[in-house]
Amino acid sequence: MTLSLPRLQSQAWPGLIRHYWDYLPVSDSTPTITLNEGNTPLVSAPAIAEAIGKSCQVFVKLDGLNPTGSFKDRGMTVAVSKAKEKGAEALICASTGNTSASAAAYAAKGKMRAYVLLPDGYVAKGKMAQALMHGAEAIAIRGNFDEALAIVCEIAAKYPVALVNSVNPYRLCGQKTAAFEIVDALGDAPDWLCIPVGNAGNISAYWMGFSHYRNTGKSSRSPQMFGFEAEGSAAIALNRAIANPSTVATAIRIGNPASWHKATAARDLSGGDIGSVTDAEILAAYRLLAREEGIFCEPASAASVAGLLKYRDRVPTGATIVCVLTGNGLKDPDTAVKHCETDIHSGIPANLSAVAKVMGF
Ligand code: AN7
Repeated sequence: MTLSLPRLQSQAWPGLIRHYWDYLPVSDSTPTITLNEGNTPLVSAPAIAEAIGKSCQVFVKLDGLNPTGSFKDRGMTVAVSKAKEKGAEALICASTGNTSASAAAYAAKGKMRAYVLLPDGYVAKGKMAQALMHGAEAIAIRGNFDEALAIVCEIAAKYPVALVNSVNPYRLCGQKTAAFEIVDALGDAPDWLCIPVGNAGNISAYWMGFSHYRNTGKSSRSPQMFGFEAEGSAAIALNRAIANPSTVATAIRIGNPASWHKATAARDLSGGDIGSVTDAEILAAYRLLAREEGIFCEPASAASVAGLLKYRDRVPTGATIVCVLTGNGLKDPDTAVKHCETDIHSGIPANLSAVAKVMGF
C-alpha cells in the first residue's frame, strides 16, 4: 500500500510544539522548527525501587531519547522557532556539550548559523562530534562553562545573534513539556521528582510545567522537587558559587547556575531539596542503571538516581518517584569505557575452542 507522507505524519507524534500548542508561547506566525522531539518513554525501574524498599514505585524519564540525545531539544525547538520568527539568522550558546549539540542541529534544520562556546577539554566526545557534524562554529575557550556563559550573554547583547542558553525564557517553556508528559502518562503528578542540576534551568522548567498543569486542572497536585548537583560543583547545595567546579559528570560541571533562584523557589515551594552526590555515587548509579535496568544514560543524568538512593531514608512509603535521565550514554563513550568495570577479552584466536574457553565451557 502506498502511504503519503502527510498521512503518515498526521498519525505520528508531531513534535512537542504542535502537541502542546495551547500551552506554549507560539502562534500561526511562528515557524515550527522541529525534529519531532518529546514524547519520550517513562520506564519502570524495579531494581531502583527495590534498592529503596518501602514498596515505592520508581520510573525513569528517558529524555536521552530525544533527537540529539538530550532534553535540550525540548527547549531548543521553542527557542529556535521563536528566534526564526523574529528574523534571527544566527544562534549562540555556551555549553558543557548537550546544548551545543542541540543548538547545532536545530540551526541546521532552521537554516541558521550556530556559534557554540565550549570549555576546552571538558566536553564529551559524542557531543563534540554532533556540534561539528551539524556545522556549528565551535569555539573552545580556556575557561569553564560559567565564563563561557558570561561571554555569550555579552555577545548576544552586542551583535545580531540569538542567545539560546536557558536564560532565554523560551528554552524553559519548551522544557516544561517533560512535566506535562509525566502527568499525561501517570494520570497525575508523582510524589517525588528527582533531577540532575547544572545550570538549574531544567529543574525550574519542570516546576513550571507541574505548576502549569496543576493550575489548569490537569493534575491534582505537584511533586516534591529533588535536585542533585555534583559534589565538586554544588553551588546551590552549598549556597555559594564555585569558582573552579569539578566532576566526572562534565555536563553539570557548572559553578554559578543561571537559574539559581528559580531552582531554590521550586525546592522551597514544593517542600523538596537540592543536595549533592559524589562522583563515586554518580558512577555507581550510572553502572546500576546500565546493568540492572538496561538503561545507558550519561554520567550527569545518573545524578538523579544517585540522589534518590542517597535520600532513600526520606522516601515516603508507597511513593511514586520519577527520576529524569537527561542525556544518552552514547554521548560520553570515554567515561563509559573507563568506568564500566567490565573488561573486553582481546587477542583471542579466531577459532571455536579458544572462544568457548573464554566463555568458560
Ligand atoms: C545531560 O549543555 O548546561 O540544570 O550546556 O547536559 O538545566 O543545566 C547541560 C546540562 C543535566 C543540567 N543533564 O541541566 C549544557 C548544559 C545533562 C546535561 C544537565 C545538563 P540544567
